[in-house]
Amino acid sequence: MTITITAFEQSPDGGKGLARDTRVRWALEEVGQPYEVRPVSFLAMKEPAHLALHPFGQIPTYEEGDLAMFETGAIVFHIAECHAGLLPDDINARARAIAWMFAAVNTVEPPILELANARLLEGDKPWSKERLPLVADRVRSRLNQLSARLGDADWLDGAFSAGDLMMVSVLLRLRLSGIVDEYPNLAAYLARGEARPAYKRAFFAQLAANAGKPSTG
Ligand code: GTB
Repeated sequence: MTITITAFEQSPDGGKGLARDTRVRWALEEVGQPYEVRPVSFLAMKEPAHLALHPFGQIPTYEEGDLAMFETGAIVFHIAECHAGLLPDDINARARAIAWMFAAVNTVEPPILELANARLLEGDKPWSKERLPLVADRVRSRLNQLSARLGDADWLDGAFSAGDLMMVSVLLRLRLSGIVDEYPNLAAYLARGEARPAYKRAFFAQLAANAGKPSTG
């Protein structure tokens, strides 16, 4: 059955991996599933046809046969459940890998998004200069904890899993801020994620899809 995902017709970052279709592409590449991409414009995202797939009018979505779904954590979990390679067989190790998926989107991503929004959407506000360091420190608190847990391990819990795929995806959003580089083990963790052949295929597919389209981010 053909898998079709949606992605930005023109990604604000020019397709440099920051939009969330990257993590879905990456998961599909890890498990060796071919997929098609339907580009969607910002306008089309808010129209009924797309809203039927995604109630919040966003990308990415995932369609396969009778199944249509949204929300990257759930999509990556579905891919990991249906195909070998992203979740361990051992029931306890599997539960822990799923916990890391939730931790990525529920505990680590919120302060990172807050920082991105503070920079992009509120940077021109008179109070922004005072608020930014506070928001950045909230990110650092989480990274301190994550860095302590990772220690000198390659991945968060044994072998690479969907938990790492989601955590690396979330941390990549910090790349330009330089904050991850304050934590050498997290910087190395990110680099290990980006070095995976499946990640590279996902990244370059998104980049190629945006080639020649001006970056607006
Ligand atoms: N919780 C949802 C999920 O994980 O699936 C969030 C989905 C989401 O935020 N989608 C964004 C979107 O569709 C694209 S990824 N936004 C359009 C809208 O809401 O109207 C967020 C994103 C977009 C662009 C960059 N960038 O270019 O730097 C980075 C991240």
